Amino acid sequence: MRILLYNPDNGVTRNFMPHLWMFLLQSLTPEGHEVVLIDGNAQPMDEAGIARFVREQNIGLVGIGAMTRMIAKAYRMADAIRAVGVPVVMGGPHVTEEAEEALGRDGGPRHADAVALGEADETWPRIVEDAARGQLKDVYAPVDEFGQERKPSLKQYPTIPWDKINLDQFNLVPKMATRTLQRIGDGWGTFRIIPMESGRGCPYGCEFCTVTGFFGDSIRFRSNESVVNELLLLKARAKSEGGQIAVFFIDDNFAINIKRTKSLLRDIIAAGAQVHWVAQISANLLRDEELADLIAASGGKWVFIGMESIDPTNLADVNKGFNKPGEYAAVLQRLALRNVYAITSFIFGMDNDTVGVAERTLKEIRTWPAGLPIFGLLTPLPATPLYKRLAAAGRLTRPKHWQEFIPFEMAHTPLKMTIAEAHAEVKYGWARSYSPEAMTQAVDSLKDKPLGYRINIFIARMCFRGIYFPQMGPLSWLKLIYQNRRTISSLVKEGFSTWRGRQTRTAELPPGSAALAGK
Ligand code: B12
Ligand code: SF4
Repeated sequence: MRILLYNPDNGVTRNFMPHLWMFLLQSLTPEGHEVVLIDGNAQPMDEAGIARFVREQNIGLVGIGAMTRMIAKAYRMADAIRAVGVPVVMGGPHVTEEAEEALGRDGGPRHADAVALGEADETWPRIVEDAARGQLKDVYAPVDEFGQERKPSLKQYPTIPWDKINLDQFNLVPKMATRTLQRIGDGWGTFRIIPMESGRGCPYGCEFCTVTGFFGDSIRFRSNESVVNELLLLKARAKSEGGQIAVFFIDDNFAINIKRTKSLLRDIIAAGAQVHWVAQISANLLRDEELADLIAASGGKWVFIGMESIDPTNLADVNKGFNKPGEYAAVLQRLALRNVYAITSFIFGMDNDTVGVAERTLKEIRTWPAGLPIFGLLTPLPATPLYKRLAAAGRLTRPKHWQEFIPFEMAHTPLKMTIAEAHAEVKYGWARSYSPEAMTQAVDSLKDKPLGYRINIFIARMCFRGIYFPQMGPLSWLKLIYQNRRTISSLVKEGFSTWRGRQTRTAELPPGSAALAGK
């Protein structure tokens, strides 16, 4: 049977990274079946397009995974596939909580033939075999022989064949530049950000988050050896292609067990398996100097920190009192000293937020080493404690907000400001943080850092800006480049004079020492 695994796009931003679930389920598919992957972010498709694809490619089963914000699109695509007679199984965090909706048991239309609840590592092979026999069940739950929920162990983690999978759709280097860039440095013909997990679960239970409910409050880890081997495989692939690879450790809290994280990072270093990596780590776990050293030495470049708010009352309200705003600056400084920078995430529209929260937050941010701030709105995701609290208080204005996804639009009323005011705060945060002036300021504030680092942060900022201000086509990019021409020209000038200086120094060296000088 030919199986299509499909992840819809959100219709607004282009995701920079493929989804792990696809590669994982592909690797867990029983022998004798062929799996095709389509990520809507990399290969945009509409309903007619996917129906045509499924027919022409003789697909016998389609698996769709989606977060809440893509579920409306996922349902539309599923409807189109089912209309041409191909069964659809859906999985992921949204349908796990809203299985009745996907199966049309809530009075609405049916979108999926089957739903996989929770982690599907162990149920997927069964789903495939049932589908091949034409005997799909409605619901697949990860339970043991006694009907108790079972979380898959990560000890026997499958080998994802990164050396063989066709990753063409996930290359971030534009096709026309591939040939030229292949010859630069160690080769930049391809650049991919690959998701990898080293563990699952988070015990913290923040009120707005689905993770503790979905993956559980006990943490499961892969062996160090299996993570290191996967890194080595990816590294070898990038090298053989004349390209680069970066890894996003998608663990919700990569340092949740500091001792184990340190041991993993040490093993990565010992095996020479370093690649540039990004991970999510909560601020309270970044107090440890040795951990910071190991992060830097093992290739860590960016750390995503869910700061959420600079107001301790807000943090306590959402059960995230372990975040201490007073230590944010020191944490960021600790990372910056090692050339590791932070993606700092904030949520506005929390219960104690009042008008002016964005400027108050920016005032703090301006005192920190330049990084990548991002701003969102408090969103009641299905089945979270936040959803239940707001529903009970009658504060949900759009209880089924996912049926009509609108980016940066609240679904409940905040307590101390209006919805419109909360929207304005988020807009203010993005506009002030990513204006051409703010870009110049960020790059200038890093004057003592290597040029490569400053270019890196500038490019990252240009891309991150697009999360709020969509910049999808070449025209919007040209406009953005024009607006930032001052920063770009100063970086280019500096790059050129560094290169000229190096050339001159090489020319002045006695014959035979030029090769050494290039080192
Ligand atoms: C990496 C990640 C991202 C990446 C993008 C996703 C990517 N390319 O990988 C980035 C950082 C960009 C991101 C952004 C956002 N994310 Co995010 N992200 C994650 C994270 C940390 C890991 C995802 C992952 O790979 N997990 C590991 C895999 C193995 O688990 P899984 O995807 O759930 O898949 C398993 C099962 O669900 C199931 N399954 C999944 N799909 C399918 C499909 C089929 C057919 C079957 C049978 C089974 C199945 O089987 C898999 C194996 O067991 C999760 C949290 C988490 N731990 O999952 C949040 C998470 C998915 N994100 C979330 C959110 C809310 C967001 C944002 C909206 C945040 C924001 N406010 O901006 C944005 C939206 C991005 C967008 N594109 O629009 C929520 C989603 C909750 C929900 N109900 O939708 C999560 C769960 C975190 C949370 N706080 O609750 N995210
Ligand atoms: S620390 Fe992060 S992953 Fe864990 S519950 Fe809180 S928000 Fe979710």
